[in-house]
Amino acid sequence: LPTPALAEDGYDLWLRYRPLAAGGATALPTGVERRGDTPTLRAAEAELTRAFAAMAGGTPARGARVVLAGAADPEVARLNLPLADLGSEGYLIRQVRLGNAPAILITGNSDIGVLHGAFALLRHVNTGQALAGIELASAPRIGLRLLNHWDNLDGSVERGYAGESIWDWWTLPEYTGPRYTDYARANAALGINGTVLNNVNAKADSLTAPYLEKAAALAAVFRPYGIKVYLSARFSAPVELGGLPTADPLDPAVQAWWDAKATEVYRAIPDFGGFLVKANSEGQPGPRDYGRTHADGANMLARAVAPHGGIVMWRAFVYADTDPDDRAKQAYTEFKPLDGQFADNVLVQVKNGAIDFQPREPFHPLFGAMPGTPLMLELQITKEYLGYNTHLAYLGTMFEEVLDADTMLPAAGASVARVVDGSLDGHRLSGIAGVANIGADRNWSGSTFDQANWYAFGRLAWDHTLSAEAIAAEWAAQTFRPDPALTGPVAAMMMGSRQAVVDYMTPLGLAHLMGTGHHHGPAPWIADLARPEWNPAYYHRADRQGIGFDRTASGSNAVAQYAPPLAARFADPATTPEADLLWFHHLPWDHRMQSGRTLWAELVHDYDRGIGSVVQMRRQWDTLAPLVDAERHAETAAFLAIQQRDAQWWRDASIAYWRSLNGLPLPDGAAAPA
Ligand code: GCW
Repeated sequence: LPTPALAEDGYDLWLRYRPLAAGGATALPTGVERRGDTPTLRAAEAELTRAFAAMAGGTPARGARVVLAGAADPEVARLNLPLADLGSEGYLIRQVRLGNAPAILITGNSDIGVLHGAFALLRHVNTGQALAGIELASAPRIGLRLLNHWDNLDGSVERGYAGESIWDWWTLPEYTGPRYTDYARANAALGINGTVLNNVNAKADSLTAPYLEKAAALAAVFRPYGIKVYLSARFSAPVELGGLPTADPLDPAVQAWWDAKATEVYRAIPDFGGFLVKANSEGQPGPRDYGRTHADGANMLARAVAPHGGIVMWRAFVYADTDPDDRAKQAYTEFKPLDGQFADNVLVQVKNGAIDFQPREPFHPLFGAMPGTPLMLELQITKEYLGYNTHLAYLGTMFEEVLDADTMLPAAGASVARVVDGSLDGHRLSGIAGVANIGADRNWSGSTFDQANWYAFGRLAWDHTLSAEAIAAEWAAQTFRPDPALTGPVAAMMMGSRQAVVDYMTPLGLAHLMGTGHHHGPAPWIADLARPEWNPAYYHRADRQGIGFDRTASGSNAVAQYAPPLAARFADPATTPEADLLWFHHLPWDHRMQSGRTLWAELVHDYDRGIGSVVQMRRQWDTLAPLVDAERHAETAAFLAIQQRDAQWWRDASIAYWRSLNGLPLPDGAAAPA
């Protein structure tokens, strides 16, 4: 393989087309033939042409030509290919004879399917696989695969660690520079098919005519790539924009206002996707302000967009002071009784865990508990609680963990993935959302390795049966080079990285011990904020005798929100997975763990293991210097040094604080604070 260039800024993401090793380049296709003249097919052709030229690096190509053709092409139709299972977005790639000459055919039931196929072919080549004999077919398992941007209209990004928003509201709609197209290319390569442009903590302004025009300009850029635009809607907009005295969802004037607003939105953006709503949570307005339910609110908006084919994604992240005994119970308490009451163009969007995007949480008990409602899974790609952009934490394993979790509702084998893809309960709508980690930084995500989390989200959204490990390796191949000497070690670093963060921040099921407000760094000692659940002390409940949150019948009984066999398992410390132990139980410091250590010694052991993993990642990364360009190598090396410093900080601060409560000495062999 060619020696790495010195400077690479990471802008190309997984669309990094570089000269292939000699043998690979000579087998590239001789050309691209496009059958049909649509913006989407033109985009597919442009992508392939650009990639092959760059990959060939001046070497003449000798392979067959690539043909881009939809299923309706008469010659393709005669081939009787198995296209039925591809749906409207899937693709099929085969070596065939077309026009009496060999060809690599990329086809699908729609132009978008063909475009997805073009990106799949490039992934195939870019991960070092041969074109000869290529045979690929794939269709998405989940219908709505969306990014959620928490981008504000002033250019800031809530929980964003990659600079300002990439949406330049100031120069839109007139200026739609190349970056928006590159955003669409990167997402289409993964099969992401929608994007919510603005923060769920929404300002009503995003629904005014000038902003709709700006959103329409973005929609026009994204359309050829199969990506629809959605907006977060502020529930009180009829008051703020319409001058109505109320936003009560059962008030006919309120319904009429939203009906008219929807008509206006669809006039600006005919294929607008729909609304995402955060209501009655963290101070956001909602139907409960008027004594109505979440279903009343969602259905009112659903009626407004239904005539236009739109949907409503109603978030279940309701964080108010209504469940004072345990914040983790609130969403289930409010939403479970509403199952079956939502309109058929509503999805309820549920975070992976019951509290809030912690390094590890058990899966949210709403999954499986609302069979009459399509539930969307909301994952956080941006690392609000996992060390921002400077800690290397690959979230593929975390996403996989929740997708694979068995809800056991109604019986074993009912994974969260099967709830979410709609197959378990036969839902027409299905969806998954990732809170984006994208910003205006040149490398999009604030660090090279954070790009992998965007990538893993997209790949799993398309096919949740892919393994996090395979995704890590294919990402590394495209991001750096398709060389097993690199992809193996990089994937190994990535696979252990999220557990490392769990270990040095919140081991054994602890949660929410981060500095309040900004959520970076340890602050388990904070206990004096006005609302109990604002305090880390609320979550760990440590004292002289023990530590952990009792969610069994003797405590908040949150375990009862799970299927009976799981509830029974989680009710007993002996059968609770140790990774979730202190999430469900308050236990004495001398509780005996499976390792034979006391709980106290095990905690210290885990903190140290976390630091050890970071040290190991640094060593591993150092050995890869000859295989990575100097610029990106240096960035990751520097960030890993920050991570080690922060891990030590977490460990030392946490241990010092626990010791101030339990009065215990450091376990045998444990190091004194650094
Ligand atoms: O994770 C918390 C964040 C808030 C966020 C909220 C939510 C958009 O700390 O910043 O607000 O969740 O998901 O609504």
